[in-house]
Amino acid sequence: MTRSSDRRMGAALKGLVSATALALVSSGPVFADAPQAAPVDARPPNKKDAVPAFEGQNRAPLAASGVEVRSKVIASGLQEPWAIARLPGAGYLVTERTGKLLLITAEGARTEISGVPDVDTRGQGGLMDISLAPDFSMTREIYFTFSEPRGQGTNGTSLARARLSADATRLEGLEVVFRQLPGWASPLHYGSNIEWDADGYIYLTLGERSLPASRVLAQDRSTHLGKVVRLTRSGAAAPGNPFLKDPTAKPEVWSMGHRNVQGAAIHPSTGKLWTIEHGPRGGDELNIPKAGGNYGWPIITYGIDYPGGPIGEGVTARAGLEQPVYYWDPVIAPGDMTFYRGSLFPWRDDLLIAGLSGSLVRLELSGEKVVGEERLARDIGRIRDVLEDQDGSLLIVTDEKEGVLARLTPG
Ligand SMILES: [Ca+2]
Ligand SMILES: [Ca+2]
Repeated sequence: MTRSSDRRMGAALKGLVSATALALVSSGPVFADAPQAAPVDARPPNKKDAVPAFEGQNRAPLAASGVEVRSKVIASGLQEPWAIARLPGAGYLVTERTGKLLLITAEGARTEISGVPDVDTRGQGGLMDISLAPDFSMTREIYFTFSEPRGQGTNGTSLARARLSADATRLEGLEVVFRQLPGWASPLHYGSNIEWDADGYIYLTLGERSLPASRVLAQDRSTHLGKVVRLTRSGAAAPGNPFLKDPTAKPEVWSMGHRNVQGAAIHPSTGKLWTIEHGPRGGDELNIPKAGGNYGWPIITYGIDYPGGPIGEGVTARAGLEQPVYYWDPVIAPGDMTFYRGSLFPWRDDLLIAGLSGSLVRLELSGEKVVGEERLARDIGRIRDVLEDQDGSLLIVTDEKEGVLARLTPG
């Protein structure tokens, strides 16, 4: 989605919701032992014929935690901030989609860090995720993603690393370590989450570039489109990847059949990768991608196409294709997410998701099932990233032309 189509779609959705409300269409199947509590979002789904694959796969009951969330702006006037990383003892690194990397102190003083490469800022592209290497305190290495111009109007998501200078004012030794292939002439669906596993390998999430001809390549493992890849820190295929011996596959591929995965987190107990991806109209998905798993896009989805028709054959399940752990319709438009580990909020081990549709989404989990959902911080804007600070407070950025870095605490 482009940002303007995002807004147009919002208006279209409002019309759809009121029309459907008049028709009193009930939503989803009724399970005999379905939870009695009302779901957090009672609006009708866009995909009216969708049947969840198992109980609790969508519309979890509202889990009201009774916590009032207070937000305090640390820095305002940011240009479409995308991601936050904590820089121990110094503040926060914040990327702006428009191409700047900033160091912002807890008091809000900001410095621009020089040495960021050129980024293609058309549509959804630009400077995106940022992450410190696990050994940053020794190496000062940071990793970041950006939409890299690839010539003749094409571009693609690339992963770069650099050392942050001792005075934190510039990037040194910049090196692009991985390029999503093929490049595409599209301004959309870059994916772009960097996540480190316990062995020091990198999971990088990559979008399918949205256009009809690129979308189908999410099912083609000889490309990096619509994939999660797993890399060494030099950008090579990581040992243990599922397709290392398959000559028809890119060796970096970990899982496939994804649409636009902008968020991911490592589960604190199991060490497994969890991802969250944008669906079309309906069909945002939470997945736990396993090695070699095919997550179905664009063959199966719980969403519909933006103009209103089905995606492909309009089916939500097929043998050999993995089901999401949970899905949303209507969507939350997920940015990044984190498992909460602190004690300032009473949400330990809950999953907190940045919602571009204007809320912080909290999921209560039982193992790998979602058992409750809450929408918080609904007055802040399009939340793009959420990060837990050392004291258990939360840091968020809002993806707006005049976005903010803000701290959330219990009221
Ligand atoms: Ca993440
Ligand atoms: Ca899927």
